[in-house]
Amino acid sequence: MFLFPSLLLLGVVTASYAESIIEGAQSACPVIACSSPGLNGLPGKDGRDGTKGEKGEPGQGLRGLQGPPGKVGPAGSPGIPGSKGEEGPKGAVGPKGDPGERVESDTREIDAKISALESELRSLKRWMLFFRSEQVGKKFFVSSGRKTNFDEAKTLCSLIQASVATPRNAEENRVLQSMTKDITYLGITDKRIEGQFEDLRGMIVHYTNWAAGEPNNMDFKEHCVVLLLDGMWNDIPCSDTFLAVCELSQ
Ligand SMILES: [Ca+2]
Ligand SMILES: [Ca+2]
Repeated sequence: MFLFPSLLLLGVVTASYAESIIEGAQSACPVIACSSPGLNGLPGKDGRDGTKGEKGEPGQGLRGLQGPPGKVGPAGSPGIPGSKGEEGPKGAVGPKGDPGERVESDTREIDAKISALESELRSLKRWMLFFRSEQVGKKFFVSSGRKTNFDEAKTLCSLIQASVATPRNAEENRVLQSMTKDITYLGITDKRIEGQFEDLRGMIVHYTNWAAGEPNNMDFKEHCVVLLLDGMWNDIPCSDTFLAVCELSQ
């Protein structure tokens, strides 16, 4: 009997307290906020494209291969000619050109060369006539083997700018004698003054090698001189024929 009134009182108090809490709550917060949360809905549609951004920096990856060349573009219209440039530097010397036409000066030069060659050839042919030669000191005796009178001997030697052999000492006389096998004309005469023997330059000769009894100027006609086979000298007529030997000095 005693417990029942206590429980009844507790029930009344609890009910009163609950009602006061509900009323406080209804006056302090909205109805939705205070309700339980709902489930997430489906994603919405894509939005519109945004504005184009600025060009970014070049990437750092490997550079791709160069593509094939493009098609040739249309020809452009001719431009306006530019002004003439400055003269360039002088070029290198080119190869030798073809020979030009002969001018008069060249002709004269060639003719002169031909003339010189012909003269040299004539000299060589003359030299070939003198197949025998001997050297003594700075002098050469050369022989053609031809026999002539005295004037012809002088002419023959002049062809090679030489003179008729004229020994100036015993050595030269010996060499000349050794190379000749015939009586030989010497370049000595007394044509100008009888008895005064001179060389072909008009100089009195100091070396002589007269044979015994010579010069005798036989018949007053002997004005030239020959070298005998024994190396001795004799005066003879200049018209007689003997071996012509010439001499050349270095
Ligand atoms: Ca004489
Ligand atoms: Ca004589």
